[in-house]
Amino acid sequence: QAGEAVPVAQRGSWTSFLKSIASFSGDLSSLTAPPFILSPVSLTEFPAYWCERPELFAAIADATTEEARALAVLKWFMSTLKGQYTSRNESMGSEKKPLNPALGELFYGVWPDKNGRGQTDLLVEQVSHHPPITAYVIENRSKGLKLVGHSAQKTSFSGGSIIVKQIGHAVLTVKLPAGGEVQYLVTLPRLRIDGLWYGSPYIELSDHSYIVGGGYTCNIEYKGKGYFSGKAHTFKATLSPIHSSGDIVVEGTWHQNSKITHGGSGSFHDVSAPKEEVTAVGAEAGGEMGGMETRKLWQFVSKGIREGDFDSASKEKTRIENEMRQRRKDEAASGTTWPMKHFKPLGSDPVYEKLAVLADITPETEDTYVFQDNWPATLRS
Ligand code: HCR
Repeated sequence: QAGEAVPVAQRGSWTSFLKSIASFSGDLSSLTAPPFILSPVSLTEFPAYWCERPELFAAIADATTEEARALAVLKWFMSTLKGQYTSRNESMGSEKKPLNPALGELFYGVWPDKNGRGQTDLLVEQVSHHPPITAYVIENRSKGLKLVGHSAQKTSFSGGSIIVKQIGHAVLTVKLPAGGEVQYLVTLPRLRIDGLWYGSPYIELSDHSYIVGGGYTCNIEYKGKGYFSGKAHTFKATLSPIHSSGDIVVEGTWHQNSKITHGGSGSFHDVSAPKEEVTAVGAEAGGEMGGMETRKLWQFVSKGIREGDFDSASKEKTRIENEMRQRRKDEAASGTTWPMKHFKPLGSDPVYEKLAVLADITPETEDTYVFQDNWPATLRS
């Protein structure tokens, strides 16, 4: 039955929301949705999903051969997908609509050192509001690992589902113990948001994503129910050496586990153990959060949503949005633009161009946001 999970009083507005997305293509984040589907978390917190198993990220640095390193990168990547795409269903009952970040919104966090894995730092900046683009860096300095990326989405509606094409990519740089470094290009899968009619959206991944670099290409194919295994959240990753033969194939479900089915044997990834959430860190003196830091900026909106006080959440959200609108008007009047704090935009990415060609990835180039290496002192003391 339509709207089963939708509170009775919100069924009308849910139907209108679905109608508006059915005839809409572009920036979904700007559409007003009914309260039951609102998440109290801003999209600037999402890059933390890349490192909620910090020991797997750190383990990339311990690999001593190209093959072992490519497998470690794949294992870390596969282990992030459960958090990236199913964690809201677990914590909030369904996929929800995240808070649409303000231009210049910031999020800083840390996973502390444990068992010699080293400290991992996270820095996120909203580098565009229309369209929303989030840039991020995750670095484990002691292990010589750095992931820099940006994320944007293009949405459309098809067959009752929202289709999300992810725009953007990440580059992982690994410092080698013998000197020098190796880089991996990480591209992102396509999303289908199903279950809308029932008011309980969930994500399925489709198409392909790639990891390319360090002498290997890896083509990861995603399927849902009714494809090669008939199971939800299925994937098949084919890891191929660039200069020789001998593929390694890994198959399984990205939200559970997988095994090596060709070119080796044994279990590969397993995400049944609990993940480790990032600790948010304020960038101001004494670890305080500044006004543009996510959890401070949205604190009363988030509180309202969490406590079911949607009136105050909506008033506070309108106040923030009006303040941002005024800021943009003032900038236009004075001929200035909001300066990025941590990144510099670049219209093409030479690392992407060099690596994408090895796996025939299109487009041939993408924008990038170059990190200015200016970590706040609170993360670097
Ligand atoms: C599509 C989405 C915003 C973008 C979110 C992204 C793609 C962001 C980058 C992360 O690495 C992974 C990620 C996971 C989220 O699942 C995805 C969001 C799901 C819904 C949201 C839409 C803008 C809101 C749609 C509204 C629905 C739920 C009614």
